[in-house]
Amino acid sequence: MARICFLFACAVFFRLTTAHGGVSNYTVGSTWYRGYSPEETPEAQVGQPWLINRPWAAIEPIYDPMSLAITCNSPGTPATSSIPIRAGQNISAIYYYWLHNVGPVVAWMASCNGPCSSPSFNASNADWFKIGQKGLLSGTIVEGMWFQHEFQDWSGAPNVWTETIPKDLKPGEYLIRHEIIALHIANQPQWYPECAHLKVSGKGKKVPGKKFLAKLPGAYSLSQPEIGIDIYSDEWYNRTTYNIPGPPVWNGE
Ligand SMILES: [Cu+2]
Repeated sequence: MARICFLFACAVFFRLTTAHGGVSNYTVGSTWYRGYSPEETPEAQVGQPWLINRPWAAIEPIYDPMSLAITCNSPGTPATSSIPIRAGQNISAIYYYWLHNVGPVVAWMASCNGPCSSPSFNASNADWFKIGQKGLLSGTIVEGMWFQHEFQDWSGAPNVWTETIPKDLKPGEYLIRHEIIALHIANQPQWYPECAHLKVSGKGKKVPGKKFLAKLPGAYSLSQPEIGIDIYSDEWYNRTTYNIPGPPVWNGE
């Protein structure tokens, strides 16, 4: 299978609807990078020269925010290749038939301080920073519109989530981590994280300051009111604001 193909030629990567899911593909401009597929064998994917995704074995959620699987899912071992991208360019994560409706989505990056495939780089101890997050767009917590609901397309077309690499970010190898947090079950949040390797180019010189950094695991805990949440409770049901936990988004300042 070609590593790169163009938007509609890749419909072959359709993932039929199931109760859970994750990132299927990534696009930068008109270039499409296939992601890891838990529906195909690891042998057909791990170690292949095209693999830009850290492998994730199953579409099931992660329930424990302190689990090492929170970092880059499981097994989350290094990819073989990386997506080339310029600082300031957009990257889109593509999902199919995403079906949960409530909760935020957060895009994170972390410098690999060298090759992301190096055995000495530990993603669970990396300094992660947010490059974008999208939560409750309108209405109330339970009945309103969240981004993870709005971006769904039940015609079978790609569900597209786009973020921008901060334009002054220092070039180098980075992980990008797309995370959907689903909050539809009371007091049992679900995480759906996947990581890909990026090779960022450009002339930027900036890196995020301390207040923008967090560890994964570490950024989330069940004692955070927005995480250990019963959205159906009187306290939350009709609220029209939801603050996404974790550090503020770094926009390159
Ligand atoms: Cu699910």
